[in-house]
Amino acid sequence: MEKEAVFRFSFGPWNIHEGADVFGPAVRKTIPFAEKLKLYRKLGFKGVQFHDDDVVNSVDVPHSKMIKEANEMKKMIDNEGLVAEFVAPRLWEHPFTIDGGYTANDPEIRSYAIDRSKKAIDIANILGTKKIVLWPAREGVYVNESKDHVASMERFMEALNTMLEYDRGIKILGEMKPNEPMDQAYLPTTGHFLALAYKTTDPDRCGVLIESAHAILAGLDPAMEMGNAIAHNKLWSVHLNDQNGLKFDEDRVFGAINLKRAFDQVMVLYDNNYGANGEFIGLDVKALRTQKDNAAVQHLKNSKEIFLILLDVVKSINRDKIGEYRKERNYEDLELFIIKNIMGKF
Ligand code: XLS
Ligand code: MG
Repeated sequence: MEKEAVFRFSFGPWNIHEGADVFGPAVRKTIPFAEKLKLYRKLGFKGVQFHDDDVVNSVDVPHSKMIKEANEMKKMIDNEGLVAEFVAPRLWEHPFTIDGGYTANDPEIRSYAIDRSKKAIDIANILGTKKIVLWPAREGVYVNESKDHVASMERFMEALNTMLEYDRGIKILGEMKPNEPMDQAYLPTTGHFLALAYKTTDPDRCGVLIESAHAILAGLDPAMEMGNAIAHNKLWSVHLNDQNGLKFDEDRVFGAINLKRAFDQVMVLYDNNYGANGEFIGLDVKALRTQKDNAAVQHLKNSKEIFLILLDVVKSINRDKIGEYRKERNYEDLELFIIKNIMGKF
């Protein structure tokens, strides 16, 4: 009997945006949050990914106010029939975290970062998710000598341990990226994060979210990175997208740049029954700045469509044939076979 993977899709409210970039202002109208929420179901998405301050206006307010707002958000997503996939502390925008949070040189900043992470955990509990995503955007350096690298690793681990201890039900998912906004990031890849995770007080509750573009920026193959995490039972979310070479994080439509690389990701996910424990197919894609108001969500729709078309190819491709090519060590023809299948010419 054919193995059936049931894929559920998710994205974050930041994936529908106004098109501002570092060289120019917004070019599209703001879609109010409540309207964004309505688009989820319409586009066939079930999961909402949140930053702490996507859920509440600010986390720097009295705790009771924050909790009240989080409860209101929970009602809003319930009303739309949606679920929260994860909550991530947005530690890279606050004036305190200009030089990072967990690895900042200033101990007061480090405790702000840890307190804020605890608040993200409180919010996650209200939204009904156990998953805390950490994209440590500013944990790193512009100038190598600006931080003590060994101390930074210890501080990072201390932050993880504090969160794990604060709530014994949560799971931490590291979303690693090698650079941008920092010149050099601490823990630039999944492997780096996992090595640190195994040294925490509860490695079983540490895993990863792998973003295709982040792996590519590190010169790595996203499907192989996913395979590595799956082998450790630690692939708990993905941010599928695409990336055209080594430049800024482009968050392009999944498969738009390299279809074979996208196929390989779908194959490793499907073949290993990703999703069986409720993991989502997250799409971290950004609309091109050229898109007009009425076409501001095509990138999400199109990424999902490409994923599903590739899934059909993955399901129907002749596995015996792949086995034969492997046995014969005829990898040139294996490659042609895969490409022809993707092109529908077999
Ligand atoms: C960066 C991410 C980031 C996380 C959550 O690539 O999309 O926003 O997913 O903090
Ligand atoms: Mg991402």
